[in-house]
Amino acid sequence: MQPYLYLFLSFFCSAVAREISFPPIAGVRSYASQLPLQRYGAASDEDVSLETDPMDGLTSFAHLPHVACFSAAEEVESYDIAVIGAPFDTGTSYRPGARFGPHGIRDGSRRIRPLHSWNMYTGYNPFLQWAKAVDCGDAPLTFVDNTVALKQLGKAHKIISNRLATNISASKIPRILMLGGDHTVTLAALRSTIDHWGVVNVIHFDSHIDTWNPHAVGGGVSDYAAVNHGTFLHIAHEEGLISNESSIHAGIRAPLGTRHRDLDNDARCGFDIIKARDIDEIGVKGIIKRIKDRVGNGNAYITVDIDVLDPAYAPATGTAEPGGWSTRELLSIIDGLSGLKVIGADVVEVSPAYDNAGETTCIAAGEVARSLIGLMVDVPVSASS
Ligand SMILES: *[C@@H]1O[C@H](CO)[C@@H](O)[C@H](O)[C@H]1NC(C)=O
Ligand SMILES: *[C@@H]1O[C@H](CO)[C@@H](O)[C@H](O)[C@H]1NC(C)=O
Ligand SMILES: [Mn+2]
Repeated sequence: MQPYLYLFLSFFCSAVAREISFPPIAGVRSYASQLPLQRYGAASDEDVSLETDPMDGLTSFAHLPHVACFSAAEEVESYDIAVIGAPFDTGTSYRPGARFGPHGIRDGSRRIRPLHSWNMYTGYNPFLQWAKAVDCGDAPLTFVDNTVALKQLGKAHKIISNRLATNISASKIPRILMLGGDHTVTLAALRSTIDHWGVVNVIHFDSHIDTWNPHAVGGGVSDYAAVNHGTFLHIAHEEGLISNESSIHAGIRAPLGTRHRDLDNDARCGFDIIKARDIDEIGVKGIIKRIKDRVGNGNAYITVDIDVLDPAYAPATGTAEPGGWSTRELLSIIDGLSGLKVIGADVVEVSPAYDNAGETTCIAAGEVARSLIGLMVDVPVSASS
């Protein structure tokens, strides 16, 4: 890097660091003390610094500080937004591997640095608003019993959201951004959000509707098998966790069984459908408008199955469907949802074993997660408001 650029960056970052007095981003070190290296010469120890670089440290999401949020300890460092991993993939119908999704997304997020996250489309840095974000690590989930694993995950969610947030004048309840895991994990999240936020409007980005009849998907072999990544939204509806009138799917394109069986049931579960090819007719703006019109002012939970992207942009997923959106389109749509009250979110179905050497899927998923944090801080909302 040219010395003058280095100087400029150091100056710029120290200026930002001075302006922001709260919240502290613990563990994220500022660049303020960096000095330009002596030109051509070996630098002395005082001149070099061990500040944040994309490759350093232990890998948390976006280098956020790790907090043991769901430890048994009564008091842990407070936070407003908690990232949590859900290493679970025994609810999948096709290729497994999403249990390594949290690990993959964190790896894909290594170039995300909170102090360098000013978004040129939204005009703000999601990490330097009112909320303090941390990474809680992964929930310990058993790999031998799905229903027990979902209970473990639900318990972790509840412990995390029951702690008092940092900036209580914005919101007393911390919000959770979950990294999946196959899509079944969203059920555990919704079983927890209802406690603090009531019935939520689900904005579901996916190529599949995921409201399939629990006793049809997988052949209805047992009640145990009925809980899986193609049925969790049906179950969430039956359990009264989600709005039956203002939820919406976006990016749908996977073939259905029959129109009657699948679409009628889907509408009964409360969903409107934006199909993948609708973007060719109404564009990104039209998609944003349809989602906003549907969801309105209510509390929204956004769940992003990475297979909403075309397999060209996200090959590393369990049930890829050709003909999806590009990464740019998806990011434009998500950033365009500013103004909605987003109280929780997840990115799921990232299955790193199928990624390419360029980590295309994991990098995209990390970026989607950063945009979701942007929506969470865009509108502070109090619980049960
Ligand atoms: C807390 O959040 C509110 C927004 O609701 C913001 O105006 C305020 O600056 C935040 N407090 C701190 C100390 O950042
Ligand atoms: C949603 O649920 C309420 C209460 O159970 C019911 O009155 C209403 O008809 C339902 N709406 C739809 C679209 O099914
Ligand atoms: Mn899907």
